Amino acid sequence: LRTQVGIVGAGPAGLVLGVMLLRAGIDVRIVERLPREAVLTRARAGLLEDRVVRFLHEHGLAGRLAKEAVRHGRCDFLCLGRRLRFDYAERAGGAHHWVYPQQELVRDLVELLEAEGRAPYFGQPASAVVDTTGRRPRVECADLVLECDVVVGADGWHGVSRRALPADVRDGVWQRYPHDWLTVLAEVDRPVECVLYAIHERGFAAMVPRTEHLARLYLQVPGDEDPARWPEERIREQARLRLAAAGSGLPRITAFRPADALRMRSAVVSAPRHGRLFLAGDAAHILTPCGAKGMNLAVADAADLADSLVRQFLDGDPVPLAGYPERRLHEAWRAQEFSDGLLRLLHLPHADPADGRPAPADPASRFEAQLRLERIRRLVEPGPAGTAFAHGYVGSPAWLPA
Ligand code: RFL
Repeated sequence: LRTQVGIVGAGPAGLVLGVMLLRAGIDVRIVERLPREAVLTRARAGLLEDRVVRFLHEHGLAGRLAKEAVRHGRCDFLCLGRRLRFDYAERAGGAHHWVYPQQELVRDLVELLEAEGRAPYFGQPASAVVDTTGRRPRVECADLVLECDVVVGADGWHGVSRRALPADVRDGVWQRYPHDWLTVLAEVDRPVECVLYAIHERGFAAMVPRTEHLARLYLQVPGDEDPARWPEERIREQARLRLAAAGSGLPRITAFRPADALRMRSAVVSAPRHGRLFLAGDAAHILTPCGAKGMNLAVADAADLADSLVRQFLDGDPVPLAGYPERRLHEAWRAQEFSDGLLRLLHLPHADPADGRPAPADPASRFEAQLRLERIRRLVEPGPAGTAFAHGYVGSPAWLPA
């Protein structure tokens, strides 16, 4: 099949890019490894930054989102038995987060593509991206081959596109944190009023709003932990213990969906371009979920790439596309820096998730917790620390690279 832009992967990055290009009159084909239903029901992220929502609105991609997404602008920190309220939207000049599950955004975008007569080819894993430095790079799948002017790899960190980069570029720079997060969707009797972050000697915990009756729960666990070691009772007990300072603000958990362990690692490729292959979203960088940056960065990559490709194809202007790698690396590193800083604030170095035992009376550990409490106080009190954090958290224009 001959097309102008071949896209590997129907996640937020590939789909936003696909819709934007099609609307500009550029021919696009998307191949996706999974069946349609699996793509439309995969629950992952949920916090959209203000600028991403504004972008989706401006391009007519936010029809259902405008009606259903819930605005959030506050997170509370729990530390040493205290609850500190942080109204970050107020501190970031009114920029908010919007809670809208990733799978709903994906559904909206898939339906838009279907309406344009360009449904992704579902259940069609690409096995390789070849000839990326030639005139006609190709995406090879079991039942079809896309012959393209440009290929965009939007197939996540474990996809095939990154493998088409030179060896010294594709692994980029990465780090593995010493602990992981257990993540589980919890059914709740009422919505979580805001994001709750707990710093605790038994380990970090968070509760994040998703829908009226669903919340995502995160618990710090040892690195490479097997989620099977976390039956429902253990999750319930640790959540209760670590989030205790939320008091009556915590909804009652009525049921759990299956738990998963998230390997906490971050990485950025050295360059998200090789010849006529461009990478966008998780294919170019992965972040831990701390700070909720991944999906936002994926959409921002797609928006930038769409604009650059339109200028190249329609105006013959190669300059924006040439600057794509540098712009995206800058923004990816800015997000990594924020996410890493928050992660370090929220984790105590010697946290011990042992069940049943009282919290350790270790003075060094208490000292660390006391330092965190002071850092959080500095964030929530008026002043530049909290303002800078608020802009970074919500991804306001003031925080983005120039
Ligand atoms: P995706 O969404 O992973 O989509 C890639 C698509 O490519 C397909 N694919 C292939 N298709 C064809 N051929 C192949 N060989 C292929 N290999 C793979 C895959 O099936 C898939 O459909 O990448 P994209 O578009 O870059 O989007 C990135 C986001 O999905 C990701 O960054 C976020 O989900 C991260 N994340 C969060 N981000 C936020 O901004 N806010 C959050 O609150 C947030 N919470 C989260 C998260 C990620 C999580 N998990 C499970 C990793 C919470 C969790 C639990």
